Amino acid sequence: MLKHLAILGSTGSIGTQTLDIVRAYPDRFSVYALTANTSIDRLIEQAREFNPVAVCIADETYYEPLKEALKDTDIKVWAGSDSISQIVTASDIDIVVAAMVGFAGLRPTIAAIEAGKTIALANKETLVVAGEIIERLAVKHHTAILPVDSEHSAIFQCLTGEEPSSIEKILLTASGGPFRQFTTDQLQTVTAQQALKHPNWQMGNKITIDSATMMNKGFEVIEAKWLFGVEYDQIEVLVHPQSIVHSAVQFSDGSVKAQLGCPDMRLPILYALTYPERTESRLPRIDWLKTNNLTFEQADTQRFPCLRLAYEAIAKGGNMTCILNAANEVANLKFRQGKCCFPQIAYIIEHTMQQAAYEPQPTLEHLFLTDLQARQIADSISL
Ligand code: MN3
Repeated sequence: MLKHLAILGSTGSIGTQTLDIVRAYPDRFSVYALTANTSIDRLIEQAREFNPVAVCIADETYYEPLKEALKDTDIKVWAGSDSISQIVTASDIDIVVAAMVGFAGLRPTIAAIEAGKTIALANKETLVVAGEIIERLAVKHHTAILPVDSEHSAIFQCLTGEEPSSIEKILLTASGGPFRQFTTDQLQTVTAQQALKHPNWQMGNKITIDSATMMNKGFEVIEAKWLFGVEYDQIEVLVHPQSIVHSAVQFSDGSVKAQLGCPDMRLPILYALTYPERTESRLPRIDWLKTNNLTFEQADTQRFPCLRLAYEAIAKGGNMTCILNAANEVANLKFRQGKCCFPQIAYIIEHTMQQAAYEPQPTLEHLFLTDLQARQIADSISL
């Protein structure tokens, strides 16, 4: 049966790798909609190759050029972020791949859940900001949220056939990022350029910096709590520089199940898109005889305080993870623009968490306000 996909954030790293899968399985998937933020040239190229029913560019200033470039096709052209939330509700769509970056992913993901679409979730910020609300909505609308991130896909695969009550601990693995072995002194002077050389994974710029600070891992702890219904203190981060063990679950009898594979995002994407089936693929295989040195170490929250801040935010609950995310988006961008140094990323986030108004039981509207307020605070913290 052909599955119709809406790919939100199709020009980004997960989006283009999702299209690699679509290209490899033309009899299984067809593209209904593609959306991008500002990358118009790539979006045009993708639209011409995959011939979707609709395309949407979030930045409305690109509407005319996009329409002009596709005028000889019958592809419907839309613009603006509200349009993305509208497109995902189209009745022909089976799966919405939520792969856009940042808080902007929240509204369209909610629209897709309310329309009863299966969600292949790659946008982390959705569950970080509004995990409790999203999980409640997913139950209400009988929507499956399938993880695309490699760690959560691994945990999801380990939990197949298991009772949730038998989970003792989730072992969330982390590569440790490009600065794993840097001293506190060395971390003072690292640049965005250095951070963007990730050892194992090719990713977008924002998430690569999050990976260097380990905020990415903190976000994944928060996501795992909501996706798998465990307490945050049941989730342990294990630094595993080889990125072969993608995560593991320890059960109440002491048994541990892990999922392993080559570091290639197309594998978890394929699993989410074809779940509950396993599909033949030609993706790279582990060479076991060259894989003889898998190591594990404790995560260092002294050098990487963002991980500690994420645990503090989820322990506090309410809108605190929304504050964490907003401050991180601001600090991450400042670092990429050379406006703050690496340790100041955590400094900005910690001070924003102290200053922003705390709300224990936020509604969605609260969260949108919190996001705005926390961004303003983060932006105004003097360095
Ligand atoms: Mn990950």
